[in-house]
Amino acid sequence: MPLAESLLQWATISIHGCAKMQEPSPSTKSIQQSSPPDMVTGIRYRYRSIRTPRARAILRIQHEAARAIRQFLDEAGFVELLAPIIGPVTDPGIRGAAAVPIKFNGEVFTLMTSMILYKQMVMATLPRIYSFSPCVRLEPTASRGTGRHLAEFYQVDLEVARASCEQVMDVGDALLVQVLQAVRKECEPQLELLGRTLPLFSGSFPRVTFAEVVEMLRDEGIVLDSRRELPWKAEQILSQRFETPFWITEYPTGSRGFYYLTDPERPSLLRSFDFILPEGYGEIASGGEREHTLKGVIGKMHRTREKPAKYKWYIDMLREGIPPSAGFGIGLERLTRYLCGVPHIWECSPFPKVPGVI
Ligand code: ASN
Repeated sequence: MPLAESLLQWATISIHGCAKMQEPSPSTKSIQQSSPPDMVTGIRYRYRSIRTPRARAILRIQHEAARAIRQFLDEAGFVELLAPIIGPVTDPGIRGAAAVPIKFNGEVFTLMTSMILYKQMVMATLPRIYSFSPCVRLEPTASRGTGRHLAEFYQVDLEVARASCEQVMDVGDALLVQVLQAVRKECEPQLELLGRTLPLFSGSFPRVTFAEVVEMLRDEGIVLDSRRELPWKAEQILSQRFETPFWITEYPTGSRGFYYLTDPERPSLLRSFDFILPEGYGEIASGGEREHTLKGVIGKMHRTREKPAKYKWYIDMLREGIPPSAGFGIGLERLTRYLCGVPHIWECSPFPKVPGVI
């Protein structure tokens, strides 16, 4: 059997001999654009799929994005904090996914679904923080095909004491612009290999209210319950419609976790937002101003059927008082997927766990 036919996909070969130097002819291109591997095989044989130039390019771009994020936030006076991995409680506002309980010191602890409650804790000591925080969410297996869901992922989580939604959205605008510039500049060969042309943006991105979004979708024949989160299908349609990233602001009260502040002037609205990427890539970040008073949190917990007794340390902390704050968390693998222009997010994690893929 000829050698080439006996090779497995992603095999490594070593060639021994003496190389003769030759000028490359202008018609030979040194790299060829790669096409996405099959997800199930790529995950099952990750130790092979990770060796490809394509995987290497994606991981290199991810590194550059992480480096640019750190540089931006450090220069803006943020302090990087080591994120918690387990805790007695975690974020309950995770849209139908389940948290993973673990036993610790005879108690039931949980893996972090997001570090939001812990970011609030730190506000009294460091007023501008960020973390590359690991999150584990057991998403329903139906999310396997969305291209956007991993069961284990990282968020770039940031929080600013006494800030407003508008101020942290300004941070998000400038951060994304800087990441795009850095990746375009430093990762040209990788982008070429992936066949990705990254747009160049400057300034700030549009901010539309949830009510305006409901109207836009109604024009497309999609009728939404204006008191609930956006279903991801609707979000995808919006994402395909916009040519730049954009923010959705003013989510309805009752649609999200108890830690978002109700607008003091308009009690039917939350001071909460999402950041949505164009081209159908969908949401990369959610955040907002925080409910930080004991009364406000207890009221919302009752409405969302959370038991205050479960959140003992958090309730004790609120009783003693914390500063108001605002912040958000960017999904790092989702950002990588957009930067690389790849169809499914599994390729953006070195060790991917996709709901429904064994
Ligand atoms: N990290 C988000 C925030 O800061 C919360 C989340 O991911 N659910 O609001």
